[in-house]
Amino acid sequence: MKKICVIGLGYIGLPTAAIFARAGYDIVGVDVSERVVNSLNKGIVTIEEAGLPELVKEAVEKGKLRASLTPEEADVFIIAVPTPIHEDYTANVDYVINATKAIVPFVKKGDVVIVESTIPPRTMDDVVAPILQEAGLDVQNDIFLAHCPERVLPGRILIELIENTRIVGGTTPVAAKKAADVYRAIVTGDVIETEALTAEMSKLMENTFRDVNIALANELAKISAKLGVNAHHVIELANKHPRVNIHQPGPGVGGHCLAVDPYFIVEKARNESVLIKLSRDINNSMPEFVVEKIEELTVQIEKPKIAVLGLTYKGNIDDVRESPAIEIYQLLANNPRFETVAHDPHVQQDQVAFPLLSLEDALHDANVAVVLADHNEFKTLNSQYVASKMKTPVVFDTKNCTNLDNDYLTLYKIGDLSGLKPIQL
Ligand code: SAJ
Repeated sequence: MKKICVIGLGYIGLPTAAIFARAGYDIVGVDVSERVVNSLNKGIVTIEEAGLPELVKEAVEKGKLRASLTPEEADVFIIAVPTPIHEDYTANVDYVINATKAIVPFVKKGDVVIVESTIPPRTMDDVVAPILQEAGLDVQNDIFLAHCPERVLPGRILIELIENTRIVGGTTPVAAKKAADVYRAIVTGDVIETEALTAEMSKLMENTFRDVNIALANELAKISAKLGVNAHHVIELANKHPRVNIHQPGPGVGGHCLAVDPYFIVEKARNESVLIKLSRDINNSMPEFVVEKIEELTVQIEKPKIAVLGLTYKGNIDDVRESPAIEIYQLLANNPRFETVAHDPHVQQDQVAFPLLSLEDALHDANVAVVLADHNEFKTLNSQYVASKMKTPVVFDTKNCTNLDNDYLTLYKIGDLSGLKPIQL
């Protein structure tokens, strides 16, 4: 086994391709975007991920990694394309279908075909396998088809791709073994073989577990605001129990994983997925909760200026997909009562449809600064500096990440809102 064809050069496909290239495999990465293909062939990476630019540059220079718009013959095919969600919250598996169809002419007897994209339960058996089967490939005997869900955390992808346990679900036991062996070449964690449906469900339940637990924390934040208790202290103390791990409340749950994957389960077992659906609703309600609190704070100000600090779905990344911060910005910007400005040191102007300001310009004469991402830059914000720029120095930290000093400004946190008072001019 020498050559691997990776379809989809995004947040998962590209690092995966680069790691296999470093391990000595010949990699051709395939993407539908000419921009991505051209940059990669120059050794340039178009996404922000720690260590990735250096790794890709080296692999391209050594001739181990190159990009193409079309697939090629290979020993292993890895499909790592997005599975977005339709407006009705059902999964859009079109990219997986298209990628599978695209590799059909190049797959030969003995090849391993792996889907890493997150997919609804039964997609391998009901969607992917039939496409290959209908093209004349015997998925029971001739090729080895498996689902190996990616499980890496953005920001730690290169470490987690190697160290995390991998679950490999084969459409047959032999396929599971063959696909698992592919990963054993690069993974230091365990590589566990199972069947496709179990792999699909385990991946979805990992993110659902987190989403449900965050919903519990967000509900606690709302309850705490009502009862006059500090949710951050409550969580800290409850988590001293050896079997309790309440997650952190925030402005909502974003990203293309936690905010999406639970719906893939709901779609297939609607009546049974009551808690999973309710948790999604609770997390989806957080942007409005944040905006309501900003309204309460600024009720006595004529045209309050709100500085939105952070637009990504979490800290220290450049990803604004499904970001609750973007939703909060839009809710504020669509309300003519507010003057809304935004700053994010990790986001480029072409990623968003509204102007991005420097920190200084965003804070200038602002009435409220609302922190929506736990970027390192915000953890180290200087209280005197922030207070000196703002008209009324009030910071609403929805990520409980700042280390600001109440002597210079008024600081509210998402889990500690009981003392919230309208700003007096
Ligand atoms: N969040 C909270 N409170 C918390 C933890 C997270 O509000 O206590 C929010 C974050 O701010 C963010 C969202 O949840 O908006 C998701 O962030 P995350 O760091 O939990 O996860 P992702 O979406 O970046 O990556 C997840 C990971 N899954 C798990 O940790 C179970 C990752 O390992 C998966 O590979 C990834 O989903 C994926 O691709 O499925």
